[in-house]
Amino acid sequence: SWKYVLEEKSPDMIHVLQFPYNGEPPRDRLVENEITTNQDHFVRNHGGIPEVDPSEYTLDISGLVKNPKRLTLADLQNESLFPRQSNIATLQCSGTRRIEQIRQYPGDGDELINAPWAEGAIGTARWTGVSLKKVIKHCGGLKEGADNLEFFGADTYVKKGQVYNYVVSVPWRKVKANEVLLAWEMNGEPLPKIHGFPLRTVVFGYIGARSCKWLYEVRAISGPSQAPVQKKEYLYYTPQVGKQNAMYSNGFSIQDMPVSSAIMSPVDKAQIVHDGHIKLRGWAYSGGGHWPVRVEVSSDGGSVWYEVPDMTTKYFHAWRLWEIDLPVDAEGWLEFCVRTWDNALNTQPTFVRSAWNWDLHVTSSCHRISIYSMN
Ligand code: MTE
Ligand code: MO
Repeated sequence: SWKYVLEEKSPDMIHVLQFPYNGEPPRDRLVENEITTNQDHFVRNHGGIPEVDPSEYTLDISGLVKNPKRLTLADLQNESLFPRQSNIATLQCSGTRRIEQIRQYPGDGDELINAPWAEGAIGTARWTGVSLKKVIKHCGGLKEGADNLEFFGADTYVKKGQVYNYVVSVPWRKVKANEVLLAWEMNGEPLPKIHGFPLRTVVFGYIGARSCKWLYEVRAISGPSQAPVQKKEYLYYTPQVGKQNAMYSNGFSIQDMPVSSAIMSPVDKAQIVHDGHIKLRGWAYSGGGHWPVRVEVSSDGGSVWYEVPDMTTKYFHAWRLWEIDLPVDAEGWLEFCVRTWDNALNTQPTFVRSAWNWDLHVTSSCHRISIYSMN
């Protein structure tokens, strides 16, 4: 069954970890299309890949809801019960570009348990399913005191000798905004096994971790989930925090993905013969309901910036692919970089070290590569 699952992915996926399987696509292919193919979409797993029989599948809506219910896939897909919702949305792992933090201070971060992602732990798909808000309404709404929804994934993972289910939560306000989808389709196809078949949550604008795969229960609770993935992982620490003094209570629980971007072509260390212009391509994305309004690139490490043209379209909940012919006069090794501004005028930290954090999350600093220019 292991091999079968890998057959769902492109053969040239870069395996960031072998087990649990974690992979990202080759970088130039990722920015070819606004919609990432299912075969190329990055995969992030904490543990194994459960096999779920769709005919026996049920979803429990439990906890602090007025009328707890057990729903089948047929119930969820019954359009007289729930209107179907379809959204193009970007999914990004908070570990994207972690390799840059590891390189900055090798051995100082928690890299033993964290996969060394490059720029490809991001992808965009058309997700189809029902809004979780509608399903909660169908169950009579929330009881007094409920303000979070906890998601249970059928996969298990082992940490320090203990076996856990994958469990995370999101606040009710996120659900209420119709930004949490229970999705059974990815780009018009049934969800691939490796992406959570038969049902997953897709939480727009949040870190990928909240988009729970192989979902079998949604529980209404008071306060965020106490499960280890929610409470002890995906925390953002100050630069002073390390292995010796990390306390979960000191970490900030990461939800919204901040604005970030990457140059995907050319590749780092490329040597390019050109006639005064070099073509750059990449992605830009901002979570939390924001969208990129300005992408700027530089060939001198960030002294002089050039703006990517035609940035007027609003890409809501989705990334924006960009390209530019950057004027380049200088010869020799140059530092190319990109930074993006979103519609709230947030932009990216200048250097990796500006935002280093020991759990190595959210490497959103200005992305820098070295290019050898031959004019
Ligand atoms: N859901 C379950 N059940 N188990 C997991 O390991 N990984 C999460 C999230 N949902 C995970 C999960 C993380 S950290 C990310 S970034 C996304 O799934 C990745 O989704 P993908 O593998 O479909 O790209
Ligand atoms: Mo993730």
